[in-house]
Amino acid sequence: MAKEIKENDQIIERLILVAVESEPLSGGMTTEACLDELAELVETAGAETVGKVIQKREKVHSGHYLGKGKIEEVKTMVRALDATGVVCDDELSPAQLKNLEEMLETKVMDRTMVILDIFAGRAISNEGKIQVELAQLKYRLSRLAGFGASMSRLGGGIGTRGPGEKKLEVDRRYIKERIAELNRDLKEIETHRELLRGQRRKKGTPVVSLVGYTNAGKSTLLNYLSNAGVLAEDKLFATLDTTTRKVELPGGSEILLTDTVGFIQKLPHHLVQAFRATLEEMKYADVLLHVVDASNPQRQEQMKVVYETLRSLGCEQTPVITVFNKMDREVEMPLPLDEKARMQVQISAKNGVGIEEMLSRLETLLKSFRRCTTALLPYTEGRLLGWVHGRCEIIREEHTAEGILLEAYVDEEAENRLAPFAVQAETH
Ligand SMILES: Nc1nc2c(ncn2[C@@H]2O[C@H](COP(=O)(O)OP(=O)(O)OP(=O)(O)O)[C@@H](O)[C@H]2O)c(=O)[nH]1
Ligand SMILES: [Mg+2]
Repeated sequence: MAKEIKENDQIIERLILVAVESEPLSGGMTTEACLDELAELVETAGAETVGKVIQKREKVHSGHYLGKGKIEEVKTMVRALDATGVVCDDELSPAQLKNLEEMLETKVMDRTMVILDIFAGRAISNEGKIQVELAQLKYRLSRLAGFGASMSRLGGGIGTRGPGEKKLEVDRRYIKERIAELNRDLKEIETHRELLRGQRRKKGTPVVSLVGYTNAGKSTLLNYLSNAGVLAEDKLFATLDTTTRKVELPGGSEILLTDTVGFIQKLPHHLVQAFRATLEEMKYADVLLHVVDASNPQRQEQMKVVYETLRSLGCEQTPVITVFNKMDREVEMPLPLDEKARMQVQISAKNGVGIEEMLSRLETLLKSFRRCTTALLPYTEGRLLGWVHGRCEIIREEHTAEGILLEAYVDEEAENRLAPFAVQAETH
């Protein structure tokens, strides 16, 4: 096309980021690291960071987040730097948001709005879009109280994307109706997903999930292993949808490898709720590959956030292999010892170093979970034989005078059904 398409008519937002640092730090990331991460989020959302302010305070001001003096300072900064808005690192209450906007005389956002905005811009699948809209509407509904009748936030940019176009006409009832509708759609998708899960289970192929902090390299690893063509880029939350690919392990067995949304500290509550179905996929994994960006100075804090998120999803029992990725970069040694993991490996998803070994060790671990059974099935048990074929991996099958001698990897149900015919395995 000859016509030049302007990327966007909107002016790029110039934002000042603010955070409150209260002592003692809660053991996680430093406030500076949090603000750096917020700056990355802002950039991913298409805006620019023009200033950062940290206020040391015993706790966040319940009425207007920052103290009065600091607000004056930020207000002066807004004018001096020609900023178009302010972003707070914590989720603000409706009252805090309203008061701050009035006192600063500029648009105020919080971390949640930025993350929701990124998600809105990135959701591709039907399910992803529904989940994001649901999270945004619930967030908006919870804020409606503070704004009375008017919910409009004029101008473009962060906080206005996604279903936001309709926001001017939006009222509480509409939001509630829409939420109910979206919930119904999601239910339908979940039923379908459950069906697929059942089919997968039947085949007995182990499911391995990639988990990890956003930008750790999960999609890059999946692409390396399967040419999946999943979007991998140096942006936070590059992936929102779940992709599953079949991957062959060095010994010839197969797994289903799943890549999904990454974690981040202070992941908005509404988003976790909306994405619960996607995230819960991890619950059905036999093993989690926890991908860590070993070159990131905050790697240990990021690992902690991942474990906390896994716990909140009820996945703390699933065996974990910790995969220290990006080892081709400059990496501070020694690597942290991850006591929760079954093993830890070092790889580079970019150049492939260490991946073969990671797969062999994964294969060994998966094999150790499976039990092997030998059974002698009479020729009259044709139906059971067919069922075992559909469900289990057969290692040996011999037609003998007494029946079919079968050696197979079994799960609990298969083991139970084969129990009446079990025989001692011959030792070769
Ligand atoms: N140097 C180097 N860069 C890597 C490696 N693995 C991934 N990257 C880069 O890290 C960035 C993030 O990679 P992704 O694969 O998108 O990360 P992700 O974990 O899927 O991120 P989200 O989808 O946002 O959760 C990309 O720019 C990759 O090229 C690696 O082994 N070495
Ligand atoms: Mg990804």
